[in-house]
Amino acid sequence: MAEDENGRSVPWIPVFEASAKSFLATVTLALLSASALGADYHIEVLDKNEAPVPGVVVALEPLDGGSTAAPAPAIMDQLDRQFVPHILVVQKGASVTFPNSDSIKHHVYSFSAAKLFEIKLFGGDQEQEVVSFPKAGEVELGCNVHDWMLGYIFVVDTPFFTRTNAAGQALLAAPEGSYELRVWHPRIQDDSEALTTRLSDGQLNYTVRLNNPLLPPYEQEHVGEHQAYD
Ligand SMILES: [Cu+2]
Repeated sequence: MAEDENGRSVPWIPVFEASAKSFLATVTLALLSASALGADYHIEVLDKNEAPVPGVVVALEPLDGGSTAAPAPAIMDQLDRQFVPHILVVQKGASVTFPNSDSIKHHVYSFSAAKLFEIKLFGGDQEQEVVSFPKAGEVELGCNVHDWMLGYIFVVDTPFFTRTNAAGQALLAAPEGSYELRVWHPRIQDDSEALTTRLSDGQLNYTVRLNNPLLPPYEQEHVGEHQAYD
């Protein structure tokens, strides 16, 4: 067992757990085209006390010609009066479906510059709304009915993204080249542009060091439960 950034014990789950099938597909790809397979990028995020920061979004944006990969669709559910997942990462242009798995209605909105939208009062029995996210950036979600509901969709301009594991580490497979490395988490207070780093061709390891303390963790506040979310 490991601890997340909120001090909870969590089973250690590798971020890059590939199924045997996808591993075989990767090996096949490697045999077919070694140059296109690229490299493994190791990114680490540490706070100002050199402690690892788990759950951080890590994205490699190609600087020499973008990827033509189509964005994968995603789901932001409403379950137990929470956004699930608390943090969703999607590629620019992705469509996100908003089901409602609760027996009550929600009214989801965002006032964020990256995506202004509203899904008026809706229940689980209604047709699910699909919202597209054509702009990169942070989208903060709220619910008009339940003030404590807070969720995030972080939109990145690249198909190469993941989140740091319990050890604050992220491993990303991407073609070799120059990248802008972006890191993001709602608890990070450092200026996002200041944290953005250019990785030159062949630079496969990088440690991001935060200068400011993390904000307190988001806590669930309904029906007497207090559960921290990453
Ligand atoms: Cu709600």
